[in-house]
Amino acid sequence: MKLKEIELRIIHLPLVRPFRTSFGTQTSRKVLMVKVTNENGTFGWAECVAMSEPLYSPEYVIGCLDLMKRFLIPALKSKQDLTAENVSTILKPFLGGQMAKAALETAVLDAQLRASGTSFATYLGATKTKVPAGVSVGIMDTLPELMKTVEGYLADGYLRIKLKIEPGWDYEPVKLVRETFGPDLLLQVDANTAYTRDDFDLLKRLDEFNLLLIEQPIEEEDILGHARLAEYITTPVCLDESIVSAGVARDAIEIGATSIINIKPARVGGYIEAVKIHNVAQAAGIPVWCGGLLETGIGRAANLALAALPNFTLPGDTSASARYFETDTTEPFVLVDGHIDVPTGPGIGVDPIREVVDRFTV
Ligand code: SMG
Ligand code: MG
Repeated sequence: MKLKEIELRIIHLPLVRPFRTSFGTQTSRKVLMVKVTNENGTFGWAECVAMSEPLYSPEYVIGCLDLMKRFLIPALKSKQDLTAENVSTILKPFLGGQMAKAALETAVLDAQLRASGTSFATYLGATKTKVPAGVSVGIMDTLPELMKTVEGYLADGYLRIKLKIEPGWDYEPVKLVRETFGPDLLLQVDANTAYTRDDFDLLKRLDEFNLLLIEQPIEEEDILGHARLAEYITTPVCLDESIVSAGVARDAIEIGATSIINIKPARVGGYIEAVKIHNVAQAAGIPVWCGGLLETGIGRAANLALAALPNFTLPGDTSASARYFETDTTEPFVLVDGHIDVPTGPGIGVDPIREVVDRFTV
């Protein structure tokens, strides 16, 4: 294909409640949306999941917008024979920018698949028609507030609870949730790099709660540190921020730093790389699950397709739209018996609601 036009817009959606992690509190979501249109008139949509500030990753909304406008889009627009499969090669000379690159590749892939009448699920190799949903629970001011929140999500039907932790909000909240909701609750924790190699004894105390996994306890560059921790504790270590490519995933698995992987397509440059990580992990007997970055329906739709691949054997952070948004950019994704249906239509299988997108555009 040859790109004719690219529309970039930032929308600003309020969150239904603040979401606090070890690196900050979010009360709203600014999303950079991308629409590509080809010379033959077919179009594709994607959202760039970078946050407003570079706190989860070095990327941030305005930075991505600049990177796209200044470098990435001109490179793609100069090609006559653009395909989703060659986007990453074309953009490779520009270092970093995985989230910006992922958004562009995804929009091109959406256009390509809409044109051929193929769904993301089919293209990526999905084997399921619905996927089990977990939910990520932020850090709260008080334990009663946490109990009430977890209880609400379980009543909604979520099949797995992930608690955000940080020093000072770890042992006690995890103990209380485990004791209150019982040994059968699928429970895991996510530190977003809040600990150091000096905290291994503290993290070992969590072993008694039979957690599914502990996600990214220490800093992302310290893959060897995660391997040491994995030897020291019985809770399985799961890398998130550290896994930036299939190559890093292969190495992290080989040195024993990760026995489960959180795959976020945007963190690794797109869905094509995400499938490679899925395959590397599968070959090594390492299960994976699909992470989330507070996607609106446009991004959520594609994540659900990915989460339907065979080695995604744990519930993901693929929650319903209502977890974050009162009004979503698409028809809302809903929970049915703790599962969400994988879209089946061409491309990502959903369309943005123009009126909503326009209303929230800033
Ligand atoms: O989309 O439900 C979601 C977010 C899940 O906790 C979540 N994501 O490290 O896994 C993670 C975090 C990153 C974003 S926190 C603002
Ligand atoms: Mg995480």
